[in-house]
Amino acid sequence: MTDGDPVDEVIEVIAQSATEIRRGLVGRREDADAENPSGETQAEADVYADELLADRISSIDGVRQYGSEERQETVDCGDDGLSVAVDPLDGSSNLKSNNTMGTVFGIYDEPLPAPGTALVASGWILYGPITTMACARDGTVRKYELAGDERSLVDDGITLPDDPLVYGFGGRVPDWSEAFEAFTREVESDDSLKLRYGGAMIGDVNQVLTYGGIFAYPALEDAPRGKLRLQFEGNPIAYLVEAAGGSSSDGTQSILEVEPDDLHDRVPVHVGNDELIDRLEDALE
Ligand code: AHM
Ligand code: MG
Repeated sequence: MTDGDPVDEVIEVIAQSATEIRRGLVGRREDADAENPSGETQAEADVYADELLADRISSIDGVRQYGSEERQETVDCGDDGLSVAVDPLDGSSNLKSNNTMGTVFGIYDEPLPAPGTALVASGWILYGPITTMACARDGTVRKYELAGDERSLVDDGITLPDDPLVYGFGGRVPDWSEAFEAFTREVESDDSLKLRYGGAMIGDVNQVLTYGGIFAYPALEDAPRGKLRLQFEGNPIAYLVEAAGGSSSDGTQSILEVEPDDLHDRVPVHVGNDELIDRLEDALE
């Protein structure tokens, strides 16, 4: 039941769509012969998930805009109210090898592009061995298991474990800055931490939420804003990790403080336990 609250309704619609998105992956693993606005080749499943979510979300009362990593412009949904930004299939290059992927969403109370401070809720679906949803709202993070139309709460009030265990950093090592590489060597030499990297941000960040640690897709030599997109990826995961008691950083400040210029802006992403993000910011100074 959503009691007519549009934020709850958006979350419910995304949860219900996840089963269909997952089912729709079969037979849609090939490239779609098109590029998204970031210049990346789309998979057929990217297009399918985007169209399904655009259709469902834009018909919710109280939604003003739908924006997606997979489309250039936002969709005007005809109402005042919320703006919903999604990465319909995060990590879709994992389709080929049949590895983990996700769906990411941010619900903003301002028109897109909006800063992370305008988020009222965010979350992700993880298509792992089972389908789960992590959702942050009003400072609380909850985890659900999804099966068909059923959403079962399995964890309420999730916080990052105090003792971090995992780290995973994206991008090619030769493309990292010297400062980021030096930070990585320090992390690698800490024998309480181990490497976990799967090439889908949601899979990797979900491990950080579960075990504690740090995930990063940093600035690269030829891409000073990194790879991940602020509206659809950086802000939603930063909001959730911060609600779980962790920190986020673009290298100098919380990702939620970054002012967007464009819907498809990129941002260097670092999220995890406070202590590791503090050390990272010191290292990048
Ligand atoms: P996508 O949303 O188009 O799939 O791209 C984002 C993904 C992230 O999930 C992941 O962290 C990163 O791209 C991996 O990039 P790369 O393949 O360059 O290592
Ligand atoms: Mg993505």
